[in-house]
Amino acid sequence: MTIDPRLTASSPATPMSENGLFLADVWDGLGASPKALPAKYFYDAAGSALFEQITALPEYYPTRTELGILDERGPDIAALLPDGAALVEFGSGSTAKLRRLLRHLPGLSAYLPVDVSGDFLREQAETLRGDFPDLTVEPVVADFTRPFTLPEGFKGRALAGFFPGSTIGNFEPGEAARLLDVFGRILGTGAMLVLGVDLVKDRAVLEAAYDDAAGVTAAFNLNLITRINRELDGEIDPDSFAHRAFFNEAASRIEMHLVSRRAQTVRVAGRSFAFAEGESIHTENSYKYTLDGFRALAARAGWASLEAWTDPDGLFSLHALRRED
Ligand code: AVJ
Repeated sequence: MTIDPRLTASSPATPMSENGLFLADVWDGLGASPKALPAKYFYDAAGSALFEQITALPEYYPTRTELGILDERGPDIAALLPDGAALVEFGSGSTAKLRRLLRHLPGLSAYLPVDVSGDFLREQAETLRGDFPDLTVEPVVADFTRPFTLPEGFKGRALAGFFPGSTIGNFEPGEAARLLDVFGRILGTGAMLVLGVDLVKDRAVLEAAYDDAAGVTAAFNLNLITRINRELDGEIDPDSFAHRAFFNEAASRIEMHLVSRRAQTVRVAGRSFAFAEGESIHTENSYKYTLDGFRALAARAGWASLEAWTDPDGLFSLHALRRED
C-alpha cells in the first residue's frame, strides 16, 4: 500500500520531494501534542514485508477471513455485476484478493488497478496479464484519495470498485465517508463497490490481532523508527520505545502507539523532540464497524447497501454498495 494524499497523478513525486514530505510530516507529528505519525509511512520495503507476515499470523484474522468470504460469495458478487463490467481497484497491494475474485468473474472485461506507485503497478500488471490473458489490465497511476479521471474508453462503461483489506479503517469516519464519495464521483451513478470492512468484536480478539505473540506487529510498528533513522537522518534508539496496541471502545478503533520507555530527547534531521517517560507516538487507527454502522456511513456518502456478507463467526464483512445519484 502506498497511499499519499498529497501526491497526485498530475504531479508525480520525485524521491526528493517524497522525502521532503516525510520529513515535514515527522517534524509536524513529533512536534504535536499528542505526538502522532501518519500510518502510511509504515510501508517501506521492510514494513511491507512485515505486513505480509502479519497477514499470515494466527491472531490476525482479517486477511484469511476476507479471502474466505470472497471465495464463498464470489458467485453472489458476480450476479450483481453487469456483464462486461470493468473493475477498478483503489490501491493495490498483493493481488491475492483480486485473484480470488477473478475466478468468479469470467464476464469481467477489464481490471484497472489504481496506485501512486507506477513501477509497482506495471510489474503487477505484467504478471496478471500472463495469468489472465483474456483480461485487459490497465494500470492507473493516481492518488485514489483525490478525484482522478479514468482512462479514455472507460467512462460510461459499467464500472465496479474494489477496496478490500479494511483499508477504509485507517481513515477517520468523516474522512472515510469523503473517500467513499470520491470513489462514487470516479465510478459514477449506478456503479457498484465491493469493500472489506473489519467488524467490532470481543476486545481480546481485537487486541491479540494487533499485538501478536511472535512480535511481528511490534516489529512492524517499531520499523517506523528504523525508517526515520535511515531515510531522515534520525537518531532515535528503537529499543527505547515499546509497541502498544489497544481497543479504544468509545471511538471503536484499535490504536497503535510507540511508547517511550524513558524520559528522553530524540533528534531527527537536526531537530530535537522531548519525550516524558510513558509518552507515546500515536502511529495508527484501525476503525471497527458494525454492519449497520458501516451501512449508515456509506449512505451518507451516497452509496446504498445491496448486500453485506460475513464469515460464520462474524469477524469481518464484505459490503456490496450501489452508487445513487
Ligand atoms: C492494512 C490498515 C487494514 O488496520 O488491520 C495491521 C494495518 N496494522 N496490523 C489493519 C495493520 C497493524 C491493517 N490495514
